[in-house]
Amino acid sequence: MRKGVKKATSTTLAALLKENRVFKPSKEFKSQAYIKDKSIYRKAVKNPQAFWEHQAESLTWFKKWNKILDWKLPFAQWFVGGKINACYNCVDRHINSVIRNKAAIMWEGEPGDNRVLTYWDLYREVNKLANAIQSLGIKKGDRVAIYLPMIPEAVMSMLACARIGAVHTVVFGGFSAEALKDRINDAQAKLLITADGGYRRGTIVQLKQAADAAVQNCPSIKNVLVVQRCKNEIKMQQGRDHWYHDVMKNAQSYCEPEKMDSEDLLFILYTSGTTGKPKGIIHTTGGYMTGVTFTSKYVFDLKPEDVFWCTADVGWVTGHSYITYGPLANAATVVMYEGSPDWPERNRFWKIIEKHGVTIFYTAPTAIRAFMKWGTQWPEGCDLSSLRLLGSVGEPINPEAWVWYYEYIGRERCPIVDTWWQTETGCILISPLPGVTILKPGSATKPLPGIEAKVLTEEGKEVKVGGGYLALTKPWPAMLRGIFGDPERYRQTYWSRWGGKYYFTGDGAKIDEDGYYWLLGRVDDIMLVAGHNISTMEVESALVDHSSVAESAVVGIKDEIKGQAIAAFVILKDGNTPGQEVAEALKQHVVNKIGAIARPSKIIFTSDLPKTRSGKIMRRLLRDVAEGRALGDVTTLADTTVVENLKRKYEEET
Ligand code: 6R9
Repeated sequence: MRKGVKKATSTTLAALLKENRVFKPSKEFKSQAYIKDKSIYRKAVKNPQAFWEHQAESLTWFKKWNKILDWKLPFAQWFVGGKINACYNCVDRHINSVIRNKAAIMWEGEPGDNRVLTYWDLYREVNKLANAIQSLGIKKGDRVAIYLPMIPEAVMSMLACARIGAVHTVVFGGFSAEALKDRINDAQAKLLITADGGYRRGTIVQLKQAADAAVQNCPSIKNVLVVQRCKNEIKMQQGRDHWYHDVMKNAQSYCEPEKMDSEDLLFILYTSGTTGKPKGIIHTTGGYMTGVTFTSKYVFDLKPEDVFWCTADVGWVTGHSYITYGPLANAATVVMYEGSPDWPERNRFWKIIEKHGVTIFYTAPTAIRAFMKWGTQWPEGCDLSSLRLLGSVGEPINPEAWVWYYEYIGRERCPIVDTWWQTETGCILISPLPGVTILKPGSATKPLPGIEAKVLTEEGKEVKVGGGYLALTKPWPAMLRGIFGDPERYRQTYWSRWGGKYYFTGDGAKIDEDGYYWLLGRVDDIMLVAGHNISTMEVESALVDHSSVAESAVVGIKDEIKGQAIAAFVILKDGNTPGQEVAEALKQHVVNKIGAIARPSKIIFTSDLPKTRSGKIMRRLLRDVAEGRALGDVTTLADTTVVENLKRKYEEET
């Protein structure tokens, strides 16, 4: 046990899982880090507004604000009266120095094609595109839908919108025509930017075809701009559809960036959460840019010489904040990859790291668990020595996956930042600062400087050590400003607990004696077994800790005696065969790790789990399967056949 960290107590998840390893920043890392001591936390606590004001000053403003924060709960305005442009901050301000010739985006297509755009290239392209979009009738405040594969044009489209003050709404390219239609109609977008197709696992995703089907039922769309990516055959509708390369040919090379109010809308991003109708989360300009610029620099210790790779799709908030706005505002070099991690082989990510000399790698636990399942031979065959920092986002990372990531990807050299945040929070809120924070595998550690979080009981009492609901108790610059067109739903969803005083994250969390936060997933996923609260995440972690398990998803099912019993869906690692014997061993393993109370009553072996397109397990659907109900809304699933097969199999077996 290292100095300064008390041994985890029985109240922590770590102890429940017998996970009490801690990892201190190495001397080498610390000596070069931006933040080497904890004084930044003290400064921020002393005067949070002054702290955020100082962070805002790292951006370029056309006019300074006259008030830092105007807080009329639950509506916040940050840097009131300030004038700023997000595109200007990501591009223009870098082109009067040597950065002009630095790579902004190093892009790799799935088939193996490459493009490198310097900051100057990006500047030129974005200016032209902004003019092109304007020539299609788009003005400040208009909404533009972006439905593209992971190609540089996706980032350029976002920036071009921001440049002229148009509000973008990026729709993940894996979404169906139906999902695209709903989002366009909710946002009342006038322009859609799409592509003929995109590559995924060696085949062409027919984006234009889906876009055509969607737009048929979107009366607000006047024009469709089409990037030629795959040269697959598509239909172009005269008068409505325009080739991207055609409009760019005639576009002027400079477009004056719009002087946006700090509180003018930057984007709408739809989040389904795990239930219900998608919500259009709205983010404004000054506060959002402050949050993402600050966190990109300090959470990732992002230096000018780094090569930063966030593997998320730009269709998710992670792609917005940590591919586009945060890194580019910091003049970073980002890697962008179009395709799948297992194409043409299961080492594609490691090959990309090797090829581009990636120094910072940011991915999701669902990906890490897939890598574990595929085996260590894939990363072992590649030179990963350029890496110096790893990140995780999207779900709680189970300690087993954390340690695997640390050993096999970071080669025991790289700190891991487990970053907790949401579409709604805009930027990372709970995370280590890699030069100072002692890491505990499975914990996102502590709120960042300037952020105040608490674990509360149902009644709003603060939990000092133990479990409860994660709440955010002070406004922060990058927070959502509402739900597009529905202020009442905003209040209801996030501000109706605890007398409307605090922001309700929807996540359960435990806090340990060192003040470390252990995220437990969505509160809807917490089970009540014979009067005990058990999070699905705890049981999943215990299962994945078993050497034969690659991934698992746990749900509570109705039980006459216990209220709820535990059903575990389990994917075994390659080379293991499902059967009664393994099932018994797994049940016993959970008992050993957590206790008899958490013993799963059912183990269901499967080869796949129903996930959202951003990789989050949809336990709601697994509950439907396990309780024999008709499946609920499946429109946000990555692959609907997975859950249908599972349901069939489940019904055959039980
Ligand atoms: C950024 C993003 C938000 C939800 C969030 C929580 C889960 C994200 C996490 C994490 C534990 C982490 N989540 N990061 N849970 N540890 N490091 O994922 O946004 O798609 O809106 O999802 O994801 O449950 O509430 P979004």
